[in-house]
Amino acid sequence: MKIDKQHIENSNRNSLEAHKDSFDYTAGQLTKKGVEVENVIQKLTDFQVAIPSWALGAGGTRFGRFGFQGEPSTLEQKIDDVGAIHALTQTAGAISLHIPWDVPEDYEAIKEVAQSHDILFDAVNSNTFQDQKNAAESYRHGSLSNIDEAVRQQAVEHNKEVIEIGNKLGSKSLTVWLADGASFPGQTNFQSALQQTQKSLGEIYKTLPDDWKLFIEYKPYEPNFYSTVIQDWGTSFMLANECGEKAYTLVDLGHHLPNTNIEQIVSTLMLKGKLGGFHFNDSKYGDDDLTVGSVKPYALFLIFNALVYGMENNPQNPYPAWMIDASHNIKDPLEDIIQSLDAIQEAYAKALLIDQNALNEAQQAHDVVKCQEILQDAYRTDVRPLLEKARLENGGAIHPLKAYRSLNIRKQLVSERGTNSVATGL
Ligand code: LRH
Ligand code: MN
Repeated sequence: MKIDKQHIENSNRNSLEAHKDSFDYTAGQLTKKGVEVENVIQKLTDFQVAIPSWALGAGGTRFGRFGFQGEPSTLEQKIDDVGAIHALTQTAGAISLHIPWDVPEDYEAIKEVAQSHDILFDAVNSNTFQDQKNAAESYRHGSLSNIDEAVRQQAVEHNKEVIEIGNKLGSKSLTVWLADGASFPGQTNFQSALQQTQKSLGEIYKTLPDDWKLFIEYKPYEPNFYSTVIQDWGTSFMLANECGEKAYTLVDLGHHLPNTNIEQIVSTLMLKGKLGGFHFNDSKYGDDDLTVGSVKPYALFLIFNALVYGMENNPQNPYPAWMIDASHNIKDPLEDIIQSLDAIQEAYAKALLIDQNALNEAQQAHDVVKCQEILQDAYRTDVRPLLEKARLENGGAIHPLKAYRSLNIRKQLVSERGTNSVATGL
């Protein structure tokens, strides 16, 4: 299914005037404050978020899964869904595949489908947290960290295969997240587990093409509930440094213990040139994989403040990879992702309005109150007209969610795919 550009234009017609009024007002106000509005619009246009191939159907928990009608049951259909989201939002120009959930059968055909939607292949994700049918070894007791050489080798070989698959699709990065750890004290030796992991990552790193990156994703717990080998940013940072200059830390917002100061972690990683990218989502308690900005929008804004500062002042850090990592238990997956993209763009746009020079002056003067005022002045600015402008200028929908519903996209998907199609993934 491909959304016709004309249909999007039609859906914009009733909103154009209201958009023009609010944009002209907002742009006028911001210009008076010295903001280069065109620069903000350009940055929003260049800002492309990769959509996870594993989050286009209904997710589930151990307590159950409530399927969605019209889910994509093939990789082609998943790319079509990302294409639909990108057509409406103009900020979802890439898909992130998870192997073996999304192994292409016909690479040329898959690349053609992606090209037809202007979709690129972002990071490919390996999976050594589930046993594959007929696999010689089990990952029950870990993969790259396993004390059993044969298990580690199987996991290393899998990662090499994932790189090959990504290479054929034009991807330029591999994300490694390990469930490896322990659920009981005494179950594993922390030091040998970390050393085995380092050694295994080194073997994978050796096969990384020159223009690729390795993203090492950390997580404090789940599915292991006592210790996780790559538990926090420091461990990932250490492992990335040991690997080499093509290895970076990946920050999944849901992979932090309550009240962790994530923006400080982001600042530190950018200063050290080791922030590779993000998995955006939101959470109240654990790795809840909720809609971005649905629980802690101000925290997301503060993270983007650190990112904007870092992108201005840390040339040693490459442009980060932006990805969503979410799981949808009760919302239409495509509506959930459209809301997440809106929240990410909003946080970025608000952070771009922060007067970094004034903030620096206030910090130098220890004017704590003024520092907060400068941040919150930006946060309290309604940037939605700017997001609408960026979408409109690139052929997208002024209001993507409204358009998704008024164009009956879900109904069309159900009529094409039926009511029982199920997507692979989480
Ligand atoms: C682990 C994780 C990782 C993916 C998986 C789908 O919690 O965030 O990024 O491999 O979710
Ligand atoms: Mn993740």
